[in-house]
Amino acid sequence: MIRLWHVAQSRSFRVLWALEEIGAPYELIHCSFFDTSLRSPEHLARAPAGRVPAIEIDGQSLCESGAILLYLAECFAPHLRPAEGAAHRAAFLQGLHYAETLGAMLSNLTQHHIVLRSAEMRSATVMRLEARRLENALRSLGPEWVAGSFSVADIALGYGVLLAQRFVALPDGAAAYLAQAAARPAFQRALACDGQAQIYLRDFYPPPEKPPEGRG
Ligand SMILES: N[C@@H](CCC(=O)N[C@@H](CS)C(=O)NCC(=O)O)C(=O)O
Repeated sequence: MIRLWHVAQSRSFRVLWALEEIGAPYELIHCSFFDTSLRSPEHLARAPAGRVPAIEIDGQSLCESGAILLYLAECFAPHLRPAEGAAHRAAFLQGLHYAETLGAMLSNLTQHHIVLRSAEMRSATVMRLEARRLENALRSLGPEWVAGSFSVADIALGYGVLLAQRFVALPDGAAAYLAQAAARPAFQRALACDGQAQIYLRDFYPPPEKPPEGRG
């Protein structure tokens, strides 16, 4: 039995998409950042940082999206990851972990544009800097899958690019990569059961304008 604790638009979308690619039956438990459910003792036992994704797979709990993707591929869908020693293994591992390089920038941008509500808590410098860094980090992506054929590394990265377009104009390669990912039927099924948007309510969050010279 597989149970996934999920918040719409969050990193748990990666796992939802992977489950749809795999086709294994699963139970989807919709959670919210706006109540205390992710801080309950039951959830903290599954996910000590009180975050999503969290998953139970036949009694085994996991709560890091990269680890979950790899574990799901190993258990249910070996074609979604190059095996140890295979030709594309290094590129696969690189892609799977590079997704969290994007993830850190996206988290920072999300904090400053959305989570921090009052203007004095936000940093325009961080917003501009992280947007620029994200755009540069996206330049190495696409249009090909990162490890020869589609793999869970593309799920991890594809989700990053999906979010990145809310903060930056995607470079051409990344835009083509996302278009290819979004055309997958499993991606579309995952999107259909993602749930009510609760983090990103706008399509685009532009970096704040730079103040004129001499105004700080
Ligand atoms: N490295 C973790 C990060 C998980 C994570 O940060 N999840 C966010 C949603 S994208 C979360 O649950 N945040 C709630 C909080 O920080 O309280 C992973 O890849 O699964």
